Amino acid sequence: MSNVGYKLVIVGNDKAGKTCLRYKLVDGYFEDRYIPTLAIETNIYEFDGERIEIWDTAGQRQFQGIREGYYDGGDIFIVMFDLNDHASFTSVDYWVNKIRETCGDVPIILCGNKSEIGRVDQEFIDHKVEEINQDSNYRKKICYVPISIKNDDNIEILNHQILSYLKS
Ligand SMILES: Nc1nc2c(ncn2[C@@H]2O[C@H](COP(=O)(O)OP(=O)(O)OP(=O)(O)O)[C@@H](O)[C@H]2O)c(=O)[nH]1
Ligand SMILES: [Mg+2]
Repeated sequence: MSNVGYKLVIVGNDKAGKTCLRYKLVDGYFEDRYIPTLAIETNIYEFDGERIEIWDTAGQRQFQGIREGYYDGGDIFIVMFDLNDHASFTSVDYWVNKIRETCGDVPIILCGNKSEIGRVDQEFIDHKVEEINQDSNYRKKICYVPISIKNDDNIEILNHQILSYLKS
């Protein structure tokens, strides 16, 4: 196991599923209840011998201004939205901009959650990824991973994507 470890920061609108992803990665279970995160919660998990510290930030608007303080030193970010909530998809630009304002050119994974009930059109998502990646000020390109934490879909793929960014 590496001693150094990495910092993974999860951002996105409230109720997107950030805390559920943390529970899934750390303990492997799905939490059905919604308990809003207040500012920040952290946990460490291991994947493929790497130690990854998850910083699970609060999505609710009232934490704006506080949560950006937790981005500092982030090695990788997940911008999560709810595939069943178009407003959370519309907010993706906001989250990407906040990360880049704070941390510059860092790896970002766009993650659409609740794919088992998801409705945001794939074409919109592809277009958004392309648009973000056209910004030539940033060398690191974002990628998209749809997941369902509830059904355990693509969690393994997400983990591999995280590692591949961290090691590149
Ligand atoms: N159907 C479905 N529900 C999910 C899934 N993932 C999370 N949820 C539900 O979505 C709700 C919100 O999840 P949280 O993880 O608490 O949301 P959050 O993004 O941490 O919200 P904040 O802490 O307020 O920013 C909970 O009721 C979860 O059970 C999923 O894959 N499918
Ligand atoms: Mg939360």
